[in-house]
Amino acid sequence: MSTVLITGASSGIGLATARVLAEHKYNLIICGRREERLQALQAELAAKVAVDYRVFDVRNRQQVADVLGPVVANRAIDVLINNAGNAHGLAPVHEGDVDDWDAMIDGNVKGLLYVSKAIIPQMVERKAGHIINIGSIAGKEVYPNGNVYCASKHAVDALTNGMRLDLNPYGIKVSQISPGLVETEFSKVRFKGDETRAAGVYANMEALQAQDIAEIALFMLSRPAHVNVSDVIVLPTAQASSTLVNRG
Ligand code: NDP
Ligand code: 8X3
Repeated sequence: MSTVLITGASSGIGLATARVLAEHKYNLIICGRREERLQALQAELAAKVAVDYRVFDVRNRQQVADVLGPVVANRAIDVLINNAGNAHGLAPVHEGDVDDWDAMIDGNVKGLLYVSKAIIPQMVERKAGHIINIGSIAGKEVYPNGNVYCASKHAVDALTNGMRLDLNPYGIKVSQISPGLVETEFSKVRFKGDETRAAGVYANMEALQAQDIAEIALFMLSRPAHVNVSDVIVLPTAQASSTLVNRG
């Protein structure tokens, strides 16, 4: 069976994707910084498929290379799901925290690139592979105070398209999922642990759940060889755009 490497598998969309793919017999390499969560997920899924985990910070270029280098040397990665990422803060650009900007650009953009750099050459060599980048509605639109997060997701959108062009000669599929509001730990991270503020993001509407995104990833991966679902924008029914949400 295929082996899928998922970044950000310790929570939210990445965690749900690991669970759904394990149900469908994909072997997994689950990645993140919180080792105890990865260990627990490995224990949960190990009876179904082969599950390994790797602990690294996608922002740390050397760590990514040191951890993923031996992985790639020893086994074929059929699918890379570039999911790790977060928003940090929500502020007008003139009030933004530079540490938050660094975290978003370094994680969402440079981190995705570091991981891709470790995995893609092997796919090129084998002339096979599938990359799914987790973009966002924030990569298609810009909303007030979302400035740098939106810029980072616009970068993911551009990188997805760039990868598809560059990897076309090698038969590698490149896809993106661009969700609207998904109820995960995302807003808790964005608001630095403020659970009340985080809950407000999903109040009085039915947000997407991580499982909804996982099922789209499974659909993408289970298409025939000649079909590449290149991008899916998926919103809660209550959400019409980044800024228009029907809360009843
Ligand atoms: P969560 O906060 O629930 O999960 C984020 C995951 O990313 C965690 O597993 C976390 O693992 C990992 N991660 C974050 N930073 C790093 C880092 N520096 N190094 C390694 N791993 C990291 O949020 P979501 O599941 O919602 O987010 C997943 C992706 O989906 C992100 O790219 C996000 O931008 C995108 N997205 C989310 C939407 C939403 O509304 N929730 C909508 C559209 C897109 P750990 O902390 O263990 O390292
Ligand atoms: C996450 C969705 O609208 O909070 O990418 O930016 S949003």
